[in-house]
Amino acid sequence: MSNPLHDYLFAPHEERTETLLHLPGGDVLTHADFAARAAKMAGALTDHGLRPGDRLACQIRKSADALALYAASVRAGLVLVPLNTAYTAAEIAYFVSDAQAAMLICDPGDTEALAPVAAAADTRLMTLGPDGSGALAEATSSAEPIAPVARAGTDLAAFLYTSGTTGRSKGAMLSQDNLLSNARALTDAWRFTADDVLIHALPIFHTHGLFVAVNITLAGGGAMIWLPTFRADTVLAAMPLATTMMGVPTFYTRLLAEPGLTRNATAHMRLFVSGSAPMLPETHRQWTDRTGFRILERYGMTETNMIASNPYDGDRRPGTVGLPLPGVDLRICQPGTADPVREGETGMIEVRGPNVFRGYWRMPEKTAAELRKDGWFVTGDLGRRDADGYLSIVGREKDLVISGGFNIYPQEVEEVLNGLPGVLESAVVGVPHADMGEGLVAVVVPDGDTPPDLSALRDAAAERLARFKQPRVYVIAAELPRNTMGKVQKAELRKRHANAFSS
Ligand code: MCA
Ligand code: AMP
Repeated sequence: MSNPLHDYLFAPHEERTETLLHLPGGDVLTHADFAARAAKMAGALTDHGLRPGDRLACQIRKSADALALYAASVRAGLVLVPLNTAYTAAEIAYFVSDAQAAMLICDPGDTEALAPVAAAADTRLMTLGPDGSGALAEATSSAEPIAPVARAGTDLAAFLYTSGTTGRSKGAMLSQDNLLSNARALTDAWRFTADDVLIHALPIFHTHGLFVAVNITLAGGGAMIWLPTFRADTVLAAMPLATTMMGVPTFYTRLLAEPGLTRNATAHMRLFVSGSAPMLPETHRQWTDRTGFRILERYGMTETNMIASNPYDGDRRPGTVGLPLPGVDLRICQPGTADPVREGETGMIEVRGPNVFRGYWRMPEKTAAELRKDGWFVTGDLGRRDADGYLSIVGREKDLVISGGFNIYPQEVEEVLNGLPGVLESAVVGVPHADMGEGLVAVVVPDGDTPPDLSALRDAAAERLARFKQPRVYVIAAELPRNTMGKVQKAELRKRHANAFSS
C-alpha cells in the first residue's frame, strides 16, 4: 500500500529532529513535529467525515498549520483546493460550488462572510487561524493520527483554479504523479539537499509557492524560513541564515531598491530563482552587478507545473527561460495548428510530459480545446528557441495580464464593469508598472452623455473582485478601437496608455 507523494515528500523525514520551519518570532518546527501534527490533522479531517478523493477547499493565511494542512491532505488522500486569500466571498462561492468541495476551511475571522457561502454549497465549514486558533486546530490537538491512505500516482492531489480568456475559472486537476515528477526533476536540476534553507515569502495557494518551493525543499529534506508575506527588509535580514530564495520578479526589483543588498548580504546564498512572470534583462544585470549572482529564471504554468529552466551549471541567459526540464517535451507550433515552426521562428509553445495536468474539472470541452488527445498541451504562450535550444517567451496569445506574479484575465474584469450602470462597454489592458511588472488600466465607454461616476465603479469592482484584479487607472473614452472584424485592438490600447503608471 503506497501513497507516492507522501512517500516521496514526507515519509523520509518523519523521524528527523532537524528544523523544517523557521517561524516568525524565532520559533522552529522540526520535521518530526511537523509530521506528527500533519498525521493528527489528517485524523481530524477524517473524523469530520472527509474521505479519500473528497475536495478540501481552503482560504487561509500562511502559517505552519496551513502547511500541515497540505501534508494532511496528501496523507488522507484528499484533493486540496487552495484559494487566494485576496478572493472575495463571491469569488469563493464559485470555487467551492464548482469543485463540489466537501469542506471549506477559512480563517476564524472570515466565518461570518463564508458561512452562508458554505451553507449554499452544502459544504462543511471549519476554521484554521495562523496562530493555532480555529476549530480544525483544536480538533487536531485531540485527534488520533492516521496512517497514510493508499493512493495511486494517477489519483488527484489538488485542483488549482485558473481563469481563462473565456468564461468561468477552470479547476486544473493535478495528479500525484504530476506533482511528483516535477518535484523530482526540479530537486535534481537545482541541487536541493538537506543543507538548504529556503527563504519562503511566496503565498502557498499557487504552484510557485506550494508545489515548486515547498515540494522541492521537502524532497531535499532541507528547511524553510517561513515568512507570512514578502517584505524586502525581512527577506534581506534572512539571507545570512539562508541558501536559496524563489520569487516573482517584483521580489527582485523591490530587493534591488534596498541599499543593504550587497555581495556581503548575499554571501551565504547559493541560488536565486525567478518565475511566474517575465524578468527584464536589466533586472538580471542589476542583480549580478550588486550581488555577483546570476538569477536562475524558469518558466511554468498551473496546468503543467515547471516546463523549462536555465541551467544550474552553465550559461543562465537573461531574456530566456532556459531549456526544457528532463522528461518534459516542448515544441513550437504555428498557432492554431499542430505543425512545428521552422527553427528559430516564433510560435505557440506546446508541452507534453508527466508534469502535464489531467484536464479541467467537469469541463471536457475546455480540456479538449487545450489538451490534445496525444498529450500535447497548448500553453497560450508564444515563444522561440535559439540555436542552443534556449526558450524565450516573446508574448502571449491569451489575453492575460500578470501583475506582481498574479494572473488577471481582463475578460473577468470587463464583465464586472460592463454590468455597471452608465457603462456601455469596457476594455482592460495591462501596461508597464515598475513595481508589479504590469498594472491594470480600464478604458470605459459611457452608455450616454454623462460619464459614469468613477468612484462608484471602483466601489463596485471592490465588492466583486479581489484587490489585485481591480483596475488602478480608469480612463473614459468615446469608443474602443476595433479592427475590421470588430475585435477590440488591445495592442493599440496598451500603446495609448503605456505611460499610465510612469508619470
Ligand atoms: C498585492 N496587491 C496587488 C498585488 N499584490 N495588486 C496587483 N498585483 C499584485 N500582485 C495590492 C494590495 O492588495 C495593495 O492594495 C496594493 O496592491 C499594494 O500592496 P503591496 O503591499 O505593495 O503589495 P504586497 O502585499 O507587498 O504584494 C506584492 C507581492 C505579492 C509581494 C508581489 O503580490 C506576491 O506575493 N506575489 C506573488 C504571486 C505568486 O506567488 N504568483 C505565482 C502564481 P491597496 O491598494 O489596497 O493597498 S503563478 C504560478 O504559480 C506559475 C505556475 C509559475 O510559473 O510560477
Ligand atoms: P499560471 O496560469 O498562473 O500558472 O501562470 C502561468 C503563466 O505565467 C505562463 O503561461 C506564462 O505566461 C507566465 N510565466 C511563468 N513564468 C514565466 C517566465 N519566467 N517568463 C515569462 N512568463 C512566465
